[in-house]
Amino acid sequence: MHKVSDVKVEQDIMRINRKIASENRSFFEKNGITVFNIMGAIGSGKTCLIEHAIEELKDSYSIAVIAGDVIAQYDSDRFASHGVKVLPVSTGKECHLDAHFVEHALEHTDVKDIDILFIENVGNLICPSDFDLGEDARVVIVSVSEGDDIVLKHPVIFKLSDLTVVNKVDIAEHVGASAEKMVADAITCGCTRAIPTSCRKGEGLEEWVSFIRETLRT
Ligand SMILES: Nc1nc2c(ncn2[C@@H]2O[C@H](COP(=O)(O)OP(=O)(O)OP(=O)(O)O)[C@@H](O)[C@H]2O)c(=O)[nH]1
Ligand SMILES: [Mg+2]
Repeated sequence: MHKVSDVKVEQDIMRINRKIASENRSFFEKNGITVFNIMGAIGSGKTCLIEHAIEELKDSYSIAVIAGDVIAQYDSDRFASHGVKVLPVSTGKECHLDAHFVEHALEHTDVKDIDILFIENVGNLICPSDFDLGEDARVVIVSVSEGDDIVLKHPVIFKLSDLTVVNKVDIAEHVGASAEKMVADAITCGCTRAIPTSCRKGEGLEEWVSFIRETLRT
């Protein structure tokens, strides 16, 4: 059972997060940076989809990535291999990024030339959605291997996202999941756009990159 003092601490945390997120948003606007908060299930393909977007966009735009994970080194190395600026954020015991992590990651970074910032959040479908980071768009990624009832079991994160990506459709048959159902469920939950993809086989990736292009400030 929650004590009154616990509730107060939680309210304070959320209030402070909103304030820093709003400062982050002003900072991004001022510097012309479009920011994507990439949330989603653990192992669903977040890094893979960001890597694909980097390859498609890096000749036209300057890209940076905040790689948030319990131990950030592994995904950071993958992003760095694409020649983009990478800011690793190891969250330790925290299951999500918050606005302060993002502010801190950018503190000593020259952001002058950055057009696009991808923030890979920690893999889970619960707490990341509570924390505004100052992003322009929220994306939630799930894969068919989580089971095709995963969307309806976590409606909030889908409701609060601008795009749902249902990844790994290449193995849907093998795991007995319906990607079509997952896409439809995301819309039912209140997400305005949902697409099926296979990052491995290249399916649906044009629409993924189109979403990014449509969201850009310029
Ligand atoms: N079959 C299949 N495998 C995929 C696909 N996309 C990613 N994978 C594989 O799924 C695994 C996890 O992919 P990542 O991109 O690391 O997933 P992630 O969401 O970043 O994982 P975490 O950061 O650990 O939460 C890797 O082995 C990928 O090769 C896909 O479309 N189909
Ligand atoms: Mg990853």
